Amino acid sequence: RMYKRQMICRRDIDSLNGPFLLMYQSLIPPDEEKVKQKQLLSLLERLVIKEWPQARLYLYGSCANSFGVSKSDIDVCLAIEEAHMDKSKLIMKLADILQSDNLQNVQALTHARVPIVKLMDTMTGISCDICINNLLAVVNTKLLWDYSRIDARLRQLAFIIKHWAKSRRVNETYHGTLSSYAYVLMCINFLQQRRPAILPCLQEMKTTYSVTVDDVDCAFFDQVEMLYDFGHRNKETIAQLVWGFFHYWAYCHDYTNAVISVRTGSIISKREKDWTRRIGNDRHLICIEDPFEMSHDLGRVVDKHSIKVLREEFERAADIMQFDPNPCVKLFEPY
Ligand code: 3AT
Ligand code: MG
Repeated sequence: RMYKRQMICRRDIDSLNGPFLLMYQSLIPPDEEKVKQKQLLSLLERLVIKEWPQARLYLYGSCANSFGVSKSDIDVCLAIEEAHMDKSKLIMKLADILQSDNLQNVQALTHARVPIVKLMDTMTGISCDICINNLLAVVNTKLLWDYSRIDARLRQLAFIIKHWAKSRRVNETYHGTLSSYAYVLMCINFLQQRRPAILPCLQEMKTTYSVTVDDVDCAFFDQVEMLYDFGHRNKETIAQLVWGFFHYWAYCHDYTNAVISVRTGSIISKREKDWTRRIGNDRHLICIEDPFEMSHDLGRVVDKHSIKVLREEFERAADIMQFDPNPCVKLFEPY
């Protein structure tokens, strides 16, 4: 009965695999970019450690979770125990420490939601944001990285979805649409839901990695080398998955009741999270649970207006994947 109601994927869908894979490959950053990022990180480390020998720097976000496209800025987290200093003071001090001939436009943004130091490296041209003690982001970066190593189709799907979201301007949290991090979680959960599953749920498996950060216990299975053939029984191709992803978000997702949960590898109900009504600015119009901060809905930036924009874009994409003769062009047409 389900099949009758659901649209069936077009017959020639697999002719789109070649173009999608080419697009994916063109988005991957070249190795020399990774080398430059490492160089910048060592320069920052040298400057920071002179002043704070105990401090550590971590890369996080798309430069470390494997979902970064070419020419992305890099995100760095400074881990430091300076309990007596408040964050804006630390940020100003950090900006001071980083004044160096090799770094340009070093700015302390103390009033941002997450206070950061922004700068550009003159040698490599790479821009960088440095935040302080945001270790949950470092841990969720590792979770995403570990998922990306299990099945190549995750990275392919996420690159294509992120590229679509940027082209269509639905990757702008300040305009009420979703972050890159949210899109990657949607991709992971989508692949956890395929039958047979393409990805497992690492947080429901035996714990091989665990840390406690800001009173949040983060535990999961991280020996993913043992899972390299996990998804092999599922033969879906990248074109089928892109079609399926948009079809799901356009026509199948239950926006009224459902929450996407990578933590449990399933779809859970708003009722069990008490996300059924608006509290303050959290409207819960599209719900994506953070894998570690369980009370955190990554869809909370979405409002009455932007939910419409988002759903219309999902429908547009699903219809293009279904009917358009040249989806690889039409899908990414600038908004
Ligand atoms: P881009 O390629 O830069 O678009 P990204 O993966 O770097 O993608 P963001 O810049 O949105 O993603 O975020 C940087 C990292 O910060 C990703 C994730 O580790 C963390 N992060 C972002 N948003 C949240 C959030 N709302 N809750 C927890 N962690 C987050
Ligand atoms: Mg980023």
